[in-house]
Amino acid sequence: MSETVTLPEFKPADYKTDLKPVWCAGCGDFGALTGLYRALTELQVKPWETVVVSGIGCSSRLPGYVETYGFNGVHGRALTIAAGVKVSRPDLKVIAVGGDGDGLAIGGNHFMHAARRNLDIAYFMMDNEIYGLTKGQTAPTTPAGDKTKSTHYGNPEPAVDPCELAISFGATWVGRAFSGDLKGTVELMVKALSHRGFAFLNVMSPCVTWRGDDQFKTLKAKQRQLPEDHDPTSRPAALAYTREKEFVTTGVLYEVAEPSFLDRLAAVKVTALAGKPAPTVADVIRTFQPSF
Ligand SMILES: Cc1ncc(C[n+]2csc(CCOP(=O)(O)OP(=O)(O)O)c2C)c(N)n1
Ligand code: SF4
Ligand SMILES: [Mg+2]
Repeated sequence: MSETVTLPEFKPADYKTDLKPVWCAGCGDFGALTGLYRALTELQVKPWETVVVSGIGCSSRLPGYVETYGFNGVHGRALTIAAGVKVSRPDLKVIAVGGDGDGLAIGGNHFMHAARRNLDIAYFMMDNEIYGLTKGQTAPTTPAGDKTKSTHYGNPEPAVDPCELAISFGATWVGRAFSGDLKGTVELMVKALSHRGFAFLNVMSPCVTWRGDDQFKTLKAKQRQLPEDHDPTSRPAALAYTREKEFVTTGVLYEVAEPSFLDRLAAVKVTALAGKPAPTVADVIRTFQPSF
């Protein structure tokens, strides 16, 4: 006779590891991490069914602080590793995390392909508009004109908007959060984690060390919620909240239901095998080597 085991309810502390975050006091990534603990709690996510994957950067240290499976990979490759994990273990919940440099500079190419494939991954980008770990160089999201450690006379390059890119690349869920707004961050993480397909959350997350206290104050002053009548299924309506100068609009900018990568893959498998017996290893080898 089988026995039903009732799991105890997970609390935010259950998702904490013994590692103490080494982020600078006041770093916005603390808000993102706390948001993730609470979102996992709200969804009662099972740690043993979850993998948090990152690249390299201050923000990419996050998997070490979450009591799930984790992978702190190489710079810019969070999404490639996350994709491999998801395709080989579709039963696992896969969360990719990292910085704006990791995801938009060296990893920009992977961002495009993960989004267009609609891979079943939630991707949380902690965007401080700077390379924090390597001591304050400009990133693709650093506003034009800003003085940084690598642009003493002002950044000569225009910045990109990660949400605009995600929508254009084909992501089916795109949101923006501010890590200083914990309640809003939790709500958006819960929604992103519940989406089937590629969910991208741009978490504005200040770097007190290389962007100063002003970054937090500016983000807080500029933050506003999406209006209630916003239509998240409309691409033009969503794009209207990207490249904003006066505001940082938070909420679900874009959300559509499309078959995910795994749905499409399952459909291909059914078509390929329809009416035929499953191929043997010899059959597969003969496809490439007819004389076998
Ligand atoms: C292949 C490679 N190139 C460059 C680096 C150096 N590097 C490490 S982290 C980083 C940028 C980090 O910025 P971001 O991803 O925004 O993370 P943050 O530290 O701001 O959270 C760079 C350039 C590296 N580790 N590996
Ligand atoms: S350098 Fe910036 S991003 Fe890195 S831990 Fe310190 S405040 Fe956070
Ligand atoms: Mg950064």
